Amino acid sequence: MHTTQHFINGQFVPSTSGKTFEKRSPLDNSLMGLVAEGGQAEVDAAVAAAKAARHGDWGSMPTDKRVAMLHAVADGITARFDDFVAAEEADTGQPHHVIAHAFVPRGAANFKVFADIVKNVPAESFVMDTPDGAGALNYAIRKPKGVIGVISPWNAPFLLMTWKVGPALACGNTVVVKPSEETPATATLLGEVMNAVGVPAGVYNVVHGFGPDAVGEQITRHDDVDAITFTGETRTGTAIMKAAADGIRDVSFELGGKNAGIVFADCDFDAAVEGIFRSAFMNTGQVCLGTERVYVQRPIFDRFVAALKARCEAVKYGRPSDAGSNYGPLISQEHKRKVLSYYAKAMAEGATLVTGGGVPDMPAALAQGAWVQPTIWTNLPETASVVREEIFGPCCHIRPFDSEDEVVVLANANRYGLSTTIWTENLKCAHRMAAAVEVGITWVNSWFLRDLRTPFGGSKQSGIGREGGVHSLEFYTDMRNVCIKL
Ligand code: NAD
Ligand code: 6OD
Repeated sequence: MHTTQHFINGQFVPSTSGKTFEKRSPLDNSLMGLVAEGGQAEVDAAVAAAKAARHGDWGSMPTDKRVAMLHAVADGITARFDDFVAAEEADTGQPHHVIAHAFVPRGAANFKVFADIVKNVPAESFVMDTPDGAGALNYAIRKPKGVIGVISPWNAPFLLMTWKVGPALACGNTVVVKPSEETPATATLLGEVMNAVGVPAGVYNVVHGFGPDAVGEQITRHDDVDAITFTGETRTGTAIMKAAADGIRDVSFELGGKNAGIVFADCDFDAAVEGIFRSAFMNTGQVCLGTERVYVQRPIFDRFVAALKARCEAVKYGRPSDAGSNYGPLISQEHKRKVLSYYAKAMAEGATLVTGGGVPDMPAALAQGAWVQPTIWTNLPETASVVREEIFGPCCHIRPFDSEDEVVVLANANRYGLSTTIWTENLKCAHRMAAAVEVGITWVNSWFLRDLRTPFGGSKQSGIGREGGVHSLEFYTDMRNVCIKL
């Protein structure tokens, strides 16, 4: 049986303890293979390798050469595109078009874009007056922060991991990555690309294992990890922030969301139905930016609910390789139990079930997989748990609204503030809404359209800091000022 190994100091290695854990397929719960389960020994070895590389070949490499090497990494990913797609499909069970068009190409882009930004970013400078009239020149220089701990989730594993590793390496740091225990494959495969293009040993390290009281926490507590970038649940962010406080390490957090989709009566109706459908159900609803609360203006409410119901009932369940399949399973049995518990809670709280609400009838070969139906509810109060809490599944509650002021209050009445998608043909209304909704990212007549130069992150309990474009440099570099008396 295949065992996925750690990637430490340029080598694929097992755990010194010999421990492994099982990776099961979300499609049918079959055993896909084993994964090396790291511990303190692997974290220490990976951090030591990253620290040595930071002060060695990688640290002394001229920017031009580093930039060229990261372009080569991007090209290496593209050259092995089918391998990355196959690995991600096997780990997540998601449809081929989602992985091949939305997720894996971003892996290559995450290296290219940040290499180019680092090469082209200007430095800040100020000339100041001095009493002798000669003045002084201030200029800022950016230095890598050091060893960055990258802790990533399972929902878009390759996109989300490289979204951190790309800018971290472009800025001259080295990394120790802890991918989710559910999705170890693509982070490991990237080690092969790093070696193939000649990235020095120790620059990119991967340690597999679990989070609390395990390698995740050990990375966040390690004295030689200089900063931590994390994507995942808000309550995990709280634990990591506490760990980072010992040692005053910087954190960048992309956390949970309970995002509102807002549909005005003047919208392009078909585009809005398709946009809200994608935002609520793509990747089986496992997208932090996804919509779990939909507010639709009253004149089109009934028609909209009926159209979204029809769209949900037309999904084609299946393996990524099945022709025509466009809807996959949840990531795991554990996540299926969580999502189904919310499906039960919605009914207990008095929801009207529009569609779904359970487990689909699957052919025998897939019956043990983590399948759940796309689900829509109406008629719940805003206090209901499925309207307040992040479920991270293929489901949404739809509520009618009358006025712009009313829907702003509804959208903002939540502890999260990650994103919103607004559908209207009225540009003035779109601008007013974008200013009023308390989120890091607003999409108008679109969703998940990503320009990597823009600031990305969450407001309120959806995150700390912004990454993307030059904003990534704020986190991945230490900016220093030099003052020269003229
Ligand atoms: P999670 O928080 O359970 O796990 C994320 C990672 O953290 C995993 O690698 C896990 O092993 C590790 N981890 C868990 N506890 C830890 C600890 N105490 N110390 C160190 N590491 C620890 O999240 P998940 O279930 O993998 O992902 C789903 C969540 O991620 C959802 O809440 C979703 O909204 C969020 N998410 C947010 C964004 C964003 O951009 N804001 C993007 C994707 C996912
Ligand atoms: O597009 C990105 O950069 C990003 N971080 C997407 C997050 C998706 C969440 O599931």
